[in-house]
Amino acid sequence: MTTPEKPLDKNEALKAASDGLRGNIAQELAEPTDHFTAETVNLLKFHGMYQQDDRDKRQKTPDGIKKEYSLMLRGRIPGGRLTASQYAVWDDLASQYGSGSLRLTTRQSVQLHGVLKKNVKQTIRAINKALLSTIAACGDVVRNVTEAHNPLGRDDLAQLAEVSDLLSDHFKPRSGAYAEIWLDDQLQHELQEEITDQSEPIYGETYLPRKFKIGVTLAGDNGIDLYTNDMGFAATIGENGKIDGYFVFAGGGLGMSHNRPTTFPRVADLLGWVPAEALIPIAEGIVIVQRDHGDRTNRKHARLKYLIHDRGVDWFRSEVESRAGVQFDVEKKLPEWNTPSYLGWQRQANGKTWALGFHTLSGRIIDRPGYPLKSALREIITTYDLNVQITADQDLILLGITDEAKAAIENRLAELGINPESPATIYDRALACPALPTCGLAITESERYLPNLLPELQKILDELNLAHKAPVVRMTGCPNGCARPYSAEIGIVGRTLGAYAVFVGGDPEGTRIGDLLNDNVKAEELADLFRKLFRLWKTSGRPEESFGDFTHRVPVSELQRALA
Ligand code: SRM
Ligand code: SF4
Repeated sequence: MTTPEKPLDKNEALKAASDGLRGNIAQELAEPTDHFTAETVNLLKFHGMYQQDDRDKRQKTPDGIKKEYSLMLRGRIPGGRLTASQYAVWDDLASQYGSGSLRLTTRQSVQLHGVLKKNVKQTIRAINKALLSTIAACGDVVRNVTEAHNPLGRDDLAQLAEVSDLLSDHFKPRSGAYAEIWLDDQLQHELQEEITDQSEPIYGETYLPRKFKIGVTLAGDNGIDLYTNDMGFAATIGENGKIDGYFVFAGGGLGMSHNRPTTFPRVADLLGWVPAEALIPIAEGIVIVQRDHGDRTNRKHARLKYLIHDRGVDWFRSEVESRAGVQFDVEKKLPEWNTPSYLGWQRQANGKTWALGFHTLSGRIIDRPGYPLKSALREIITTYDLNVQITADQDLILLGITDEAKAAIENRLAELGINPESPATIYDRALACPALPTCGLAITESERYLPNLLPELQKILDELNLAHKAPVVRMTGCPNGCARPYSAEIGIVGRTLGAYAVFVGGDPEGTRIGDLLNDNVKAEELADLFRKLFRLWKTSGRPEESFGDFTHRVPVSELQRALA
């Protein structure tokens, strides 16, 4: 809640004075400098980009640290759905203007790293020409909407595309700043983008107190980690096969700071069920309550999860009901969750085509010597004109593959030595955030360390005959939680240089936050810790129990004693 005595965070004045997110972006863009000023960097987030520098290349000079600046651009890609030609545009841009890699994200988007300031406008224009955008991929607004994966092309899941597009468009900033700054007149005309100078009917001039995330799924399918979103919709299907309503969730979010107990990860609360036609009124009601009551004095307390934690879910529910003019049905029973695997080859529901769930470790798509992953994916996707869906687990599902194409793709992948399968069970659902060298907030390695850790963990699982029950492992380079470590069975979170905090006890279906087991484990001691933990799990006498359920059932203090 905003207390009047406390001054507003300085970002609030920046947003208010930005003239609809314009600020000095256009002026600074025209200057022959290699980077933007700090104020402009904050506004650029609303346009879908972060200023970064390669932290491996920082140099100490007598005048301070010399940095090699560039921008990271993030797409607004609801549900991670791309056509073959749209995928090819991201791929081309990564080579032409980026650092040569595509990075699939935990919110079904794509990031390009390493784009120089002088190239950013061309890059954004090319993205928009492909009917894509970067608008509001970052910033204090509704971000990329995630949506359940649909490898089989099922009709019930397919309806979610319309829902996430609707939500994404409804909450897109209305300001003409994006078109005005990045697209020239001809492109605006081609895209039928009107520069409107409209005020923001939902956000107002100071937008939201903080980032806001939405996920959409079918009740029962939690492949997108619904509970970690600020707002989530789990659709139910009526007798006619159409969506007839939604279970509505609010108040999930994962960011925390070490040693600051007022910050914490939190899973969303179930507010209740509403009929299908109430989708937009309810979504808008939730966003507006956060807009008006979220804490604008402290960005570490500004997410919706803190508002709901502080004021209580009953207060929040009735506030939303009165704004939306809709009552939640709190009696309707939520079905059990499960997380279906999409990896590997699967026959699609039409009985004619195939989907290939292509495992990409940490979502990094790059050509390495002897392993031309980026070129191979581009070639296959464009040759067979395949639609793709990026998954919330940083993988890529290739869709609509005919029998002939399947055989040809298998041959071509074998020829190139590319393995589309996950190498072993622990890899199936493992995630890591980018961390070093691009992320300015990283304390430790993450994406670059995961390939060292996973084989060690798999070896222990194999030795103990537990590989078939491999837990969900997620790693991040700081406590912000970008690879969702706290809702995993094992969360490994950057603590100090070369050391990690270890969380255990999340459930495989992502409905629970894990507990802190050890606040400071050196990287080289992680495998040993897990060897001991996996042995305890193995000898616990409950062969059906998952690692997450085991470490949740046994109190942390007991686990700590057993490990000591
Ligand atoms: Fe994130 C900030 C990367 C998903 C919580 N996140 C960042 C930045 C932009 C660092 C920065 O602010 O300078 C990272 C850029 C690193 C780089 O070099 O690329 C970054 N976040 C990512 C991605 C790329 C991780 C990945 O491995 O895929 C994900 C991009 C998603 C997208 O396409 O939109 C990403 N970030 C998440 C998630 C997971 C999710 O949403 O499912 C979370 C936890 C859920 C949540 O929001 O609570 C997450 N990111 C954060 C936070 C902490 C927010 C908080 O409430 O405290 C920050 C820092 C901040 O906002 O101050 C952050
Ligand atoms: Fe950067 Fe931390 Fe997010 Fe990793 S979790 S990408 S280190 S902000």
